[in-house]
Amino acid sequence: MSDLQRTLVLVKPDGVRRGLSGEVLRRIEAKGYRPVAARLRTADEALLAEHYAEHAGKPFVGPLITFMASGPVLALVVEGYRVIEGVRALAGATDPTTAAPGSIRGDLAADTGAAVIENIIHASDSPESAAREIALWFADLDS
Ligand code: IDP
Ligand code: MG
Repeated sequence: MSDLQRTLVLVKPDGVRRGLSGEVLRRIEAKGYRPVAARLRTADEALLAEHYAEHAGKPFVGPLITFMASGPVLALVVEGYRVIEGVRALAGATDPTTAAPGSIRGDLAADTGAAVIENIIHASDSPESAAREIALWFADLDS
């Protein structure tokens, strides 16, 4: 038996700018997962530094934070059985050039030549990350 889980999804600024928020949400809902919270906001750099703490010190973290603060993101908490693994599969590999066709990144994103990979979606990668990230983006959410 698997447990009911929650995961944090962000439609990144490239996705919101390109009008793909609805398409990302459509795919998540069509798969059978349920959004339980949603918020459109432009994140500040302090929040993003915490969100991406695991990448601190890597060469792309500066451009990543600048990109993520460049416009609104659609933050979602999504619920379902094995949803953490499931949304990662829907998202596809980090690099949109090689992400599998059929995945969000494989279908909707391409290399832009920028210093940071712009790939439409963030999704938590483990139960520990999901709990940490949901607390960060939805501090006021009832559990
Ligand atoms: P993930 O989003 O697939 O979990 P991570 O390795 O956690 O990938 O990286 C977080 C984000 O940082 C990626 O989604 C992408 O936007 C960016 N990124 C990751 N690796 C690189 C890189 O080597 N160069 C530029 N940007 C990167
Ligand atoms: Mg990651």
